[in-house]
Parts: sequence; structure tokens; C-alpha cells
Amino acid sequence: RQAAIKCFEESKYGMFIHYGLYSLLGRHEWVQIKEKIHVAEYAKLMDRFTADKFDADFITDLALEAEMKYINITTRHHDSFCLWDTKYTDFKSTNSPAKRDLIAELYEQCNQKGLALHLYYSHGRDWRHPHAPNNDKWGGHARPEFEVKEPFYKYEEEHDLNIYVEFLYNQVAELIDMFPNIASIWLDGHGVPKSGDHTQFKCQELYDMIHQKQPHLLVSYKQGLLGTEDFLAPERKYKSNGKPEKPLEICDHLQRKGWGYLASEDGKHKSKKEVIKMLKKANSYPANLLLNTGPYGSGEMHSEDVKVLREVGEKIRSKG
Ligand code: FUL
Repeated sequence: RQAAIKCFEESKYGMFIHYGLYSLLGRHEWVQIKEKIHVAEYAKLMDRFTADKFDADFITDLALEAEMKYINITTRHHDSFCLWDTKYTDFKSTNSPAKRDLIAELYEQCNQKGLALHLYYSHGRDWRHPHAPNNDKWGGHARPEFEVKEPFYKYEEEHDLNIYVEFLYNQVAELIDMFPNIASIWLDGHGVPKSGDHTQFKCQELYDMIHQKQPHLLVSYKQGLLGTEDFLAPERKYKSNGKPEKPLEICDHLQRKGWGYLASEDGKHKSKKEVIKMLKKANSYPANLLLNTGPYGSGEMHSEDVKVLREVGEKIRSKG
């Protein structure tokens, strides 16, 4: 794993992609919570998910033109919609009109072109699974707050976190079996309490399983949860208090806010100058910069981001 860590540290700059059902609405990847959309209502978006302009060949070419060395994509964000052909739920892109496994497509292109692929997976937060962390124990943002109880969710005695933990364990194992040559499993979600008892989430068992399946595979849990992660990926925190204790990656976005496509941000995305500044700041920390772009609902890459990423790539090349 040491070689994989070194390779990760040397890669400096990667592309983050937030794409899912929320992209169709263009109102933030948290739209389900922000607008209190019930599970069944939200699921209707799946009938409109065609991903007709999601083009893994284009995306990987763009990453290369931008001088990025890797890509990280949301295999499953907090809304629980999966972009691969998982056998553990029907709520997936292969069941939508798209009928495509987008992760498989990106995996193939990344492998062909020598880009590393990292897989984002929402671990602590799930706004669909009946037994995922509920608000009573895990805080206000674990689930959307509804006036009328969400019929999809289990409450109180009926609620069994073990069922959810088993589900996510199976899904992560499945991702590794299907895509053995990925670079990391990148876990996210604050449903797991930072302080207190995480034993019920069996996180260390999950990390061990990942490492057992593929010894080269790195594990990250955002800002860190157990301290046994291979690298940390703090959100938009460029300041250091001395030498970082672990390999670092800072994630930030090309929109001024939000990770999934936000139509209200059109025309306001960050400029070439700003991106170069972010990259310099991160790299001198030292940390990688994982720079996010939110494709439109169709899967097409945002035109402002395409332009800026190419310009930055050109600038990097001109400096040698
Ligand atoms: C956070 C998420 O809640 C955001 O939606 C986004 O995915 C960001 C990278 O991580 O925890």
C-alpha cells in the first residue's frame, strides 16, 4: 500500500464528479433535504434519468487535457441512487431509462488512459434506506425532516442499523469486486458520530475488508473518523497547523457553492486564475486538490468548467 500512497501523493490534482438524480433538478445535491421531498416523490426522478450525454471518453479526455491524474465520482450520494449495476437495490442507473452502468464506463476509460479512479460512497448518510441512521439518534441532517413521518423509513424498535450496515458493507465489497483496479474507496457522511460509539457502524471491519480484498486500495473518510484511514480529504480547508499527519487531499468546487449541478450558479463558476490559486495553495500545503464539477442532468459536462479546466491544463503545460 505504501507505493499506492506515494503515487496518490504525487498525483496532486484530480477531478471530482457529483452526478445523480439531483442533477436533473439543478437545485443542489441536497435538494431532497432542502425541499423536504418524500422518498417516493424523489424516486420519480429515476424515470427521467437518461444520462444521454454522459460520455466517459469525453470526461477522461478532459481530465487529461486539464493535467489531472485521477477522477473521483459519486457512485452513490446521500440520496442512495447508484450509478453502477448493484445487486443490492433497484434504485440504480441500470434500472432507469439510461440502462447504463456509468461507473463501469468510467472505469474502463480510466484504465485505458492511465487515470486513477477513486469511488465516492456515502456511508453515514442515506435518505432512502429504511434502516439508515435516523434523526433521533444521529442528528438533524441524517434524514429529511418531515411533518408527516416518511412511510419508507423504519422508526424506533423497528429500526435496525445492522441491516443498513450490512447493506453498505455488501455494496462496497461489490464495488471492489466489480472494479478491482480502482485507487480508493472514499467514504462520506456525518451520520456516523465523530465522538461516541462508532462500533455499531463497524467501520474498522469495513476498512479491513477493503484492504483484504485489494491491498493496494486506499481508504479515506473525509476529515477522518477512526484515524486509521490512509489519507484525509478535508473540505475546502487549505490551512495547516504544522505538518499534516496523513497524506492529504483538499476537495473544493468549481461552482461557488454546491457540488451537484446548481442552475443558479450558471455564469458564476470559478475562473482559471482562481483555480490556479487553489491548486497552488493546496499543493504547497502539501495536499492534492480534488476539484469538483457537477454535470448537467443529461450528464453533459458543464460548459464553463470544460473551458476553465482546459485553460488551466494549458497553463500547467506551459510552465512545464
Ligand atoms: C459532503 C456532502 O454532504 C456534500 O454533498 C458533498 O458530497 C461533499 C463533498 O461532502 O459531506
